[in-house]
Amino acid sequence: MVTINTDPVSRRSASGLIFGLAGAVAFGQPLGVLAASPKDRVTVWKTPNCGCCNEWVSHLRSNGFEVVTNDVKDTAPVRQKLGLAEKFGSCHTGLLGTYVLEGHVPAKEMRRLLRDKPNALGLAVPGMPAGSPGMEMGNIQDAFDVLLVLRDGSTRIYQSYPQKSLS
Ligand SMILES: [Cu+2]
Repeated sequence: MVTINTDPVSRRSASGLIFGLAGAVAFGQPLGVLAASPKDRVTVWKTPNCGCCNEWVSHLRSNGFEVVTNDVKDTAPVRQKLGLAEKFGSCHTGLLGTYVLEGHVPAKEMRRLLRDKPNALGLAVPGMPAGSPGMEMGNIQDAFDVLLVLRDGSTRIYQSYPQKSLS
């Protein structure tokens, strides 16, 4: 499945281009966020009825990623094939270039990954923390860590997100 420019999200981004451009310059963000290039393509494996997986995919699309989704009965074999230990498991698994993505990883950290190009297997947000992208639950945001998973299976904290009560 390839994103085409007729879906509502793309149209919205197109009409917001001038404002977005000004905003991107003002905040010093890379302009690459406005146009998907091959390195911005994410392949996702998820189960067919996973609502929060779809929400995460929307989060990626609205942050300029092109997303190809694959529905599978079980995501565990995909993790295994990609070399990611099951203990990092969440509800969906993705691939961004050579990097494995597991769970509700924020688009912001994926952009950072593309910039930093660390020698690593990828990023994981184990479990399904409330308040992570695609797991929005009103005012609640649990504390969660985005883990950088190295090829030997060890991890570093790539980014910590604090607990927040937005009320
Ligand atoms: Cu989920």
